Amino acid sequence: MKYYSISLLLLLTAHVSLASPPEDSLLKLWYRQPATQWVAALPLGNGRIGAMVFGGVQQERLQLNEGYLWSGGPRDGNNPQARLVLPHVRQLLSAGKYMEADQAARKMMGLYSARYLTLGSLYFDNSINGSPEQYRRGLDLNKALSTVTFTADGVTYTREMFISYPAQLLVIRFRASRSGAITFSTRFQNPMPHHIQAMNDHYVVMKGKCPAYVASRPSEPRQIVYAAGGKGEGMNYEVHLQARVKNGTVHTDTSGLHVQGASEVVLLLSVGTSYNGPDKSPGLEGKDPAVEALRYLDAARQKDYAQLLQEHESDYQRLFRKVTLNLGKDAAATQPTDVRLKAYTAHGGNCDPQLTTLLYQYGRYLMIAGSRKGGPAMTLQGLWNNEMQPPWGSNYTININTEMNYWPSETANLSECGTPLFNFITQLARKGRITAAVNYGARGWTAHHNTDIWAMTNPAGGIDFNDPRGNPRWAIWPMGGAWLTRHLWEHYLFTGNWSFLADTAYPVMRSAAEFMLDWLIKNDDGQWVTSPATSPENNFPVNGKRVGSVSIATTMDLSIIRDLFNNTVLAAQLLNKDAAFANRLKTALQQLYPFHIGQYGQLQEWYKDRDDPDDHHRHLSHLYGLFPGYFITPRHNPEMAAAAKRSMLLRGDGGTGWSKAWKVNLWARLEDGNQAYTMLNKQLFLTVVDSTSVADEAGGSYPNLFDAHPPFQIDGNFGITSGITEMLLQSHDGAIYLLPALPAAWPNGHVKGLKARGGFEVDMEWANGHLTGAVIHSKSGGNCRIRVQAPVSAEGAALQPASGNNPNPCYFTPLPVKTAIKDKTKLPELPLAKVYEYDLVTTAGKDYNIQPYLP
Ligand code: FUC
Repeated sequence: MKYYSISLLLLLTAHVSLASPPEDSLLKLWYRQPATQWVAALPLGNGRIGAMVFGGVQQERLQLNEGYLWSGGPRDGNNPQARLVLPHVRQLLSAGKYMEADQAARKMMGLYSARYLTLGSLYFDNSINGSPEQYRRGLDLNKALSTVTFTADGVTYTREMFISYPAQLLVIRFRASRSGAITFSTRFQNPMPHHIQAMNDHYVVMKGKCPAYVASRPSEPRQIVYAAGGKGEGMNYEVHLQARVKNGTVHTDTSGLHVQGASEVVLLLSVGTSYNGPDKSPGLEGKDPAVEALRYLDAARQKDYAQLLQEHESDYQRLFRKVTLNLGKDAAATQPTDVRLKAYTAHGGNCDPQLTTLLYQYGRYLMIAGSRKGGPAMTLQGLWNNEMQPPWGSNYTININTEMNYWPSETANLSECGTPLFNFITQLARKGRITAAVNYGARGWTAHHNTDIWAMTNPAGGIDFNDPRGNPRWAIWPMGGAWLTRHLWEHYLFTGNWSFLADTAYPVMRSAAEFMLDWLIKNDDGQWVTSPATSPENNFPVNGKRVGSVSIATTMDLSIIRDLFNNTVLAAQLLNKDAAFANRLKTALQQLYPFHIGQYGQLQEWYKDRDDPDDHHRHLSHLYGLFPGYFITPRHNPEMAAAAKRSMLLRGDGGTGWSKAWKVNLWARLEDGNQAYTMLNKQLFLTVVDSTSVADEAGGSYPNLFDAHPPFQIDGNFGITSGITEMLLQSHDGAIYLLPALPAAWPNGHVKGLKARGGFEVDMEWANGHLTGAVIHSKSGGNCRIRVQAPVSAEGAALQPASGNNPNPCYFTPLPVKTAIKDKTKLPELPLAKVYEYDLVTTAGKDYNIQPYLP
């Protein structure tokens, strides 16, 4: 037996820790022309205020958002009739009368969600002599700083913009190389009624009010409704804009600010809304938006631009720098982003590996810009929306999209960015108790597939309870709340934060489980099933046509319930409480209708084996147990994993942006790095489509690397960042698995700072497709079980082979899963690499060097 020589060893470990500089100069999106489309503009944000920077020369446009700016106010969308209709729907379903059940279930719905709104745009009408040269606009991901530069008539103009989280301000600086060259007027354009007030010669305020109601469809006659006389229901808001002008003059009027002949101008923009939580009418019981906006301007009074920038950068970099990734680069990496994206598409991928790194880090950037403590959870478009009637209301769609937004928050080491989601789940749990009681006569809490800033939890219907447009295919699904609870549980697993588990996560999980106990009913065989049950937005064949919506015990329903019960039992055990309740959950788990592997060797999506092998629907709901869940793993239940693989093969490689991103994660969990990479490539092409499409060949990326559903939907960005992380590191299956799904396309690389459950941080380096070194940072101590594809040693000494269950409380083996298999011979091959597992007892605060071990 022989170890690497000490010097080579030192070199390797030194390389792992030094190879990735904290700043990667290539982490920029940049362009040689201003944005002419919204999806080419560059996003800035601090988790509450958002802006899209267009970078025009004569006319600069910043499209603005504020995360709490939604239509309407709290409404009671719960429907007492649902409870009366429910037994009838259940009877029809058990008699196999699916289409009749679909009709009856339409009476169970409530009101549609509110819409997330644009705050309009702030324009700068510049007076610039000469034509621009050397134009460049960009977004530096290392600094969360947007820059526009060009030269005209011998003068170099520079604009810098950032949105500071600590200062809660949008900060803009205009500079020119020649004194007196800056002249502009500002102008607000806002689709909502508003007016501008000049406060003094360098300070203007735009005041407006949001609609009391925005219809779910633009075709509705009562499309956008404002409270009469500007009073009453509807959010009030103010945008405050102050200028600090060096040299030159400034004055204001009711159109805006007017700057003449300055050499430097710094502008501070603050936004206040009357949002006062999900229970208070923002029009009648709201906060004073002026007070909200002024607070931040007052706090910034003594701070100059350099201080504001410095505070912003250090706040941002504390988070962003936690992870560095290097997958190699080629000459393409120095080109503008849109040029690269086009070239990538033309090559069919397999070039410009740094573009993947950029996309990866862009997802992390968008998380930091889009989700911070004090702000709301990210919508379908994160924080960025240019419309009064955005696609799907830019609401929270919780049958995949909101969850996907937060898939990478723990794994890509941005745990604290999950806080807005955790708060939101707590609000939903409170409101969802009422829905559970009113709609179903059940205890605990539930939420359906849509929600909004008012934390609605009822099934989404139409404008009133008789509006027939709500469709059971998406609306009848009381599983959204339960799915969300796994984010609370995962936060505990990744951080080991005990008080979070006890005070925040567990009560919400327990209450969601309580609802499910009441929601489950027994089928004729004495098994627990859900009824009515849907597989989000998909249909099943009825008399040969795929038209069925409501059914019994879909695999997704059972997967979510299994996951929830499993996690709640574990949490109760860890907290040493509620033993009787946990036993009820365990018993129910044993009596759940089993998972079925159907006639094609597929993981059955529907109650009976009626899955259509030609179904290429974008939702992959029945594969929840593989990802984001973890009760299907190739190492622990290979038959279910193989069946999941068959389902993946039947669904095919098509889909919308988020669907393809989900597939990256699913293939990574099947340890098939090459197929995960294929799916990644299928998402990384320049799309020109901005109308809604669910076609197989949909998806893609816009010039600003926003994910295309199409249209723009941010979930795909986060899904991709999550998927890349899953290809490099997994920790859901009892061990930390280093490089579980490395594709041939990334033979060499290194990554730093990925997060594993149990509070471990992992740095890795690999060459020719093999791990060459790793460092595990133990933040909370405890057993670290390592899984690798070739033997390793730690600190130059042999490691203890793993045995038994991992004693680390953040690792566990899921409770056993019952599966019925029709025909084992139909299962596809599931080739797996040979793996080695070791146990390393770690001390909190210590680092452990892992090296290849050569016997
Ligand atoms: C669900 C999906 C759609 C889209 C929408 C916001 O309805 O099926 O593809 O993502 O949410």
